[in-house]
Amino acid sequence: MKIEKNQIQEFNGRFEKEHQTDFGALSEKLDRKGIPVEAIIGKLIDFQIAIPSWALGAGGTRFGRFGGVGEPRNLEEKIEDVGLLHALNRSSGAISLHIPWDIPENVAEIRRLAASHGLLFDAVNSNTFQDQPGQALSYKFGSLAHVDPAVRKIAIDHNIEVIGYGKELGSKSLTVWLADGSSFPGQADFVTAFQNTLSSLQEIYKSLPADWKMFIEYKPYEPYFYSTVIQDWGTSHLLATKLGEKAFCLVDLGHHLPNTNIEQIVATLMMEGKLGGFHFNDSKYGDDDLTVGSIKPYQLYLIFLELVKGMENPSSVNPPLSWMIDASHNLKDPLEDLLQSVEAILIAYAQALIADKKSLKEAQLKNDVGLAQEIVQDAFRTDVRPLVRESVKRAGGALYPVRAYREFNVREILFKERGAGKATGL
Ligand SMILES: [Mn+2]
Repeated sequence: MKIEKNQIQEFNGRFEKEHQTDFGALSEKLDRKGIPVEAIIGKLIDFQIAIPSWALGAGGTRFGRFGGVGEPRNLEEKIEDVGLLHALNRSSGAISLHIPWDIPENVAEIRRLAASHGLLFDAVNSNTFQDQPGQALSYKFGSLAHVDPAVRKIAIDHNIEVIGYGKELGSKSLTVWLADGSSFPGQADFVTAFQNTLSSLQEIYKSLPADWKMFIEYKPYEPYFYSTVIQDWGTSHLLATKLGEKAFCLVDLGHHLPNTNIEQIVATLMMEGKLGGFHFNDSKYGDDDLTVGSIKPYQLYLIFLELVKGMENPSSVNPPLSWMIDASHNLKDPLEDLLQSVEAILIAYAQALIADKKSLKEAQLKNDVGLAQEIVQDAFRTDVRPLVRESVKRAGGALYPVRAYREFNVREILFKERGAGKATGL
C-alpha cells in the first residue's frame, strides 16, 4: 500500500481553514515574543526520527503476545510500513534494522525500495541477547562479557557481520545493547566482566569504518536482576572514552531507575561531546517501552530543552545526534502508536525551541528561581501543535497524521493485503 500525495492534499484541504486560524493565533503570539517562527518551522521540517523495524508489529510481554492484523511479514513490508508513516508525517525518514531479524536477501532491491519511500537506513542493531539457530555456543551466561573467549568471539564476529550488512545498506552506525549481567551475588566478577566487554568492543571497533559511529546503550537491570555490565551512563561513557572518538553513549529513556534526572545526564554527555544517539519511549516504572510522551511529557520537554541548548551552543563539541524510537507494546495499532510517538517528539522539540533560553540564562545568573521556573514552564504550557502541524504540512504530510491514518483505512488495507500473520522477528 502507498499513500498518494493527492490523498493527503485532499485531506489537508478539509482542515486548512481551522488550521490557519490556530496557526495564525500561535504565530502572532510567538511573534510578539520575538520568537523566530519561520526558523523553527525549518528545524522541525529537518528533524527526522528513525523507526525501529521491531516496533512495527505488536510487542509481547513475558506473559504472552496478542498479535495484531496486517503486520509486516518480511523486511520489504517493514519498509513499506515506515514509508506509510513517512508519507503521513514526513518526519520518519529512516529505518533502524535489527540483525539477524532483518537480514536483507537482496541488498540492491532493499535499497531501491527504501529510496522509493524516501527512507534512509539508520543505525544497525546487533543481537547477542538470544541464541540464534545453529549457534555453536550459548549466550546464556553472557556474550561480549562471557568468561569463555570462544563465546566472546561468536558475539564479536556477529557484531562485525552486522557492520557488514550496515555498510551494504548505507547505514553509518552500530548500536550495541548488551544484556550481559548476573542475577545473583557472586555469580560474576564485576571487573572481569567489564574488562572482557571492553576488549570485545575494542575488537569490534577495529572493524568500524572511518565515517561510522558506535553507540553504546546502557540499562540498569533486565534481563538480569542483580548486575548489568553496562548499567549506567557512567559505564557507557567509560567504555566510549576508552574505545575512541567514534564511540558514543546512547540514552534510552526507559533504561534508568525511577526518578533519574535524565535531562542532567543528557546535558553532561553533550558537554563532553559523547552523546551519540537517543532511544525514545516512555515509562511509568521500568523499561515499559510505552508511547513517547504518554506518561511523562514534562520530562520529555526538559530533556529536549537540554538537547536544544546543547545543539544551539556554538562551541559544542557534540556531533549531530541520531534520533530513534525504541518502543514496543501490545495494546495499540503499532503504526498509529508510532505516529503518536513522532508527534510527541516534535511537540517537545518545538516547545524547547520556543523556550526563552536567553532570559533563562539571565535568571539563573541572578539566582532568580521563581523567574527561571516561569520561563521553563511558559514554553511547556504553550500549545505548539499548530506549529508542528504547519511544519508537517509544508513538508508534504498530513495536518492530523493519526486521523488521516484512520480515514485512509490503512490497517484494513494492510490486513487485506497481508492477512492476520504475525510480524517477523518478534
Ligand atoms: Mn533501546
